Amino acid sequence: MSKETFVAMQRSIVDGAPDIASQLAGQALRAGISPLDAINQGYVPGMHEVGEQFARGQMFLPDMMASAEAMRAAMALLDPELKKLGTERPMEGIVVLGTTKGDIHEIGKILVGTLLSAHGFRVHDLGVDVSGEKFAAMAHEFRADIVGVSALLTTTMRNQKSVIEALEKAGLRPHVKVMVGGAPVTRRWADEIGADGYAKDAMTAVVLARSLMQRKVQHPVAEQA
Ligand code: B1M
Repeated sequence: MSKETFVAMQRSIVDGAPDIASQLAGQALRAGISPLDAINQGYVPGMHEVGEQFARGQMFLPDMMASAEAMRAAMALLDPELKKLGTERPMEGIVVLGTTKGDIHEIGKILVGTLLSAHGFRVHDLGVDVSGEKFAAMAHEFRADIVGVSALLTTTMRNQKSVIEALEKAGLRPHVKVMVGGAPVTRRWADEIGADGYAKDAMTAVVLARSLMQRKVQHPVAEQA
């Protein structure tokens, strides 16, 4: 398996071809390609290309939906393989994850959840279009250590702040770390809204989640204050 395979994976996303995307994912796994390499070097660049074509007006909403379908088809095979990695690890922490209210983008968020699971976190994925109140209620119910909030639209980023406000209102903020991410999100935005951290991609989200857990453990008294 080679660079051509990754290029074919990218193509399958741009073409919105779920059958081909799935077939290539199966081939990659059989050939011993790491599922993460297939995602990061094959399918995700395809999604970026789709975004660029959409922004240039060379692609329309139905095309973008077909591309998302192709990505889902590939993930259906790759996701379980990634998750398997997490089953033999000690539990690192509990994460409540979702996409903000008004936003239905889920592919990146699912990837973040998968990698967190693969690295030992117990992840409760609330799905998309999740209100701040729902994040807070679920953080309470699952005794979350971390709340992870994804946003892909500049118009829904501000709802990440609403999640923090809802956690504050529910009295949970001192006990829960908040991490944010998504294509338009920046570290500066994270600081501005009072999040505890920002991750630019799924692997960085794992590193960040671990460091947030350490901060929780090392400063338990400060956390409760
Ligand atoms: Co939409 N869309 N979309 N879309 N879409 C974008 C985001 C856009 C940038 C495309 C463009 O114009 N170039 C643009 C947003 C512009 C803006 O706000 N600045 C856009 C638009 C405009 C829209 C609609 C408004 C279009 C319309 O209706 N006219 C509409 C909005 C619907 C809504 O949410 N209310 C819409 C709809 C859709 C589809 C439904 C068709 C589909 C989503 C399907 C689905 O998810 N089930 C879709 C898609 C596929 C995209 C693009 C092409 C790809 C997104 C994606 O899956 N990327 C996207 C263009 C782009 O992002 N380049 C685009 C792959 C994924 C692996 O990356 O999601 O960035 P990403 O996740 C990364 C990191 O961001 C990070 O880690 C992930 C993995 O590395 N990350 C986190 C994400 N969440 C994190 C959370 C963390 C940490 C890291 O901690 C908690």
